[in-house]
Amino acid sequence: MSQTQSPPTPDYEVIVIGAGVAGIYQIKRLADLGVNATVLEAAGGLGGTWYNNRYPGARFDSESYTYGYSFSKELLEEWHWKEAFSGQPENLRYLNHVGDKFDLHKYMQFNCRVDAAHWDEDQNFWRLSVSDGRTLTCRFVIMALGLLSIPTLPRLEGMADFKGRSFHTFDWPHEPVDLSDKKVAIIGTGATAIQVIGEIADKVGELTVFQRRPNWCAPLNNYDVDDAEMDRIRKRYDEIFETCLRTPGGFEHEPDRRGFFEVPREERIAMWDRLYEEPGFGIWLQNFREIFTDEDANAEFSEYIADRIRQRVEDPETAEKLIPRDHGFGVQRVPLETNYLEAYNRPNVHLVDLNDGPLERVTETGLRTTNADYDFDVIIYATGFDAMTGAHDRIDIRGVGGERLRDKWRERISTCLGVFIHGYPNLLMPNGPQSGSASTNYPRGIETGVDWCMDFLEHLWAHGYDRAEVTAAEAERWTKHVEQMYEVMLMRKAKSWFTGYNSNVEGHEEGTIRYLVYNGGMPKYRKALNDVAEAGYKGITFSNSADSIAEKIA
Ligand code: NA7
Repeated sequence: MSQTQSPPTPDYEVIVIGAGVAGIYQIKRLADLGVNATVLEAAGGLGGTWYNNRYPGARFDSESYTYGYSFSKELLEEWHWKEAFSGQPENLRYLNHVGDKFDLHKYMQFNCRVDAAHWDEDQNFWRLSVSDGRTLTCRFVIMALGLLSIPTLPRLEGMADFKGRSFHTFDWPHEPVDLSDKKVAIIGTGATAIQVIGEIADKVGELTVFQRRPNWCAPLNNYDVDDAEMDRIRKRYDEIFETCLRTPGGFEHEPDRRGFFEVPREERIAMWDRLYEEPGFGIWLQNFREIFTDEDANAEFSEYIADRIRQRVEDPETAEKLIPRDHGFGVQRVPLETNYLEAYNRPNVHLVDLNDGPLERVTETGLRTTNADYDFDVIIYATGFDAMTGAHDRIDIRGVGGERLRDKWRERISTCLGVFIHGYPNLLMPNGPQSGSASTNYPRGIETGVDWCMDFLEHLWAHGYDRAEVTAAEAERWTKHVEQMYEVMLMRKAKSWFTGYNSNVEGHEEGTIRYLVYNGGMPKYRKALNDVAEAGYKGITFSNSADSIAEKIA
């Protein structure tokens, strides 16, 4: 007969990596249960996206009242959103308010970048190396790393030689940047650049936009939320969140379920005229579903938006340059804009089409294309992110047998529900690649993911398990499903972060689709989560290290 040896206790039961919207709610739920948990955050404060992106014009594209957390009635009652689509400073204030209200800061450690996370098969826990030199151990690691948290810069020569100021929009300085009377360049015309350009066009000396591919965009139609409007919103909160759970995108916008070609053209146009004037993503998500799947329907609607561009941009040549030709409306993430197109009507705003001559290098005084040299005081890189897997790749994550996640995902991104990875026990992602969060109203997906992970952990703790891992078969089932979803979507043909494209990251250039997002919409994603839970966490193997140690020495 042998005695059971107690396994060593890790420093924490749970370590959450990232103090953004997901990490904040995740630690709230863990703290409520009294779990020994902490959050490690690389930045100097909480907020994630809203801590970092301080560029002018940074704001929600989701209605503020559908973006905020839904978990606390008291919070919903007391918070007054000042704008329908709230700006970064207010968003960060909100998240700090949540942190203060629920006393969460005490669980968070800032300026702590996690460099490595290694699974220790003998001890049955994770060992994390932190940038401050510490090694911390935990039974479970929860990745709340954010979708777009690794900014990427062009691979251009001479970037360090530039004598003026330059920064990626993600790293916009925390102190105010005076752009008045300055000659400013902005590279990129994605959702970020479109917000920046609309905001700064009338505040800078000269603004030159370097555009490689134009992006379809639509008006944000933002408005102030006064006391009366906020009262109306508060009364509707239950209904708002119920609707968000029901709609594919997790918004109040419900797709028009009539067949595109069954509705007479005049009626289609009348509907688009109305949606174009309405706030938010309605023009994208309240539209006919064929916009996403049918070439002809998409082409007709894209032509409608092209005409809107021609109406709003005075110079016909500039207008044509702003109309995308290589993809249709809505197959990439649609940027919402305020005064973006009108910016090009200003004499101090210039558009350089990089199709006429690509960027060659950065010089000491500005930018050189194959056609010309341009002098600038400031260069703004609005050049996007190593989306979704980028933040995982930056951590040396090693699972069973020392396998590196970076290597595994280089071959093929594979998860189960976007929550589990085969070969990486006790690692959870409430909003990971291939989860429902990425393609939907993010915080709605986050609350779903965090709640599900908490149920999962409680199940595990209640049964005395301390090791859980998804089977290869279950991960394959989900990954195949995610891949198949792309087949019906026009988005599979677009060069955007939805398909894992990024010209600035080796291996992510044009050519292969990287299956990053689950495209089935929120209700189907929630059903998939519930089905797995209701089947007793089918496809997850559970064990207890004390038992296995007893077995080993029996
Ligand atoms: P995006 O949408 O990835 O846009 C990046 C933009 O930068 C896009 O216009 C790119 O052109 C351009 N880009 C990137 N690299 C280069 C180089 N090397 N030369 C010229 N132009 C370049 O990122 P955003 O930050 O705007 O938006 C990200 C998300 O934030 C958005 O989807 C929302 O969810 C919020 P390209 O199209 O690749 O030709």
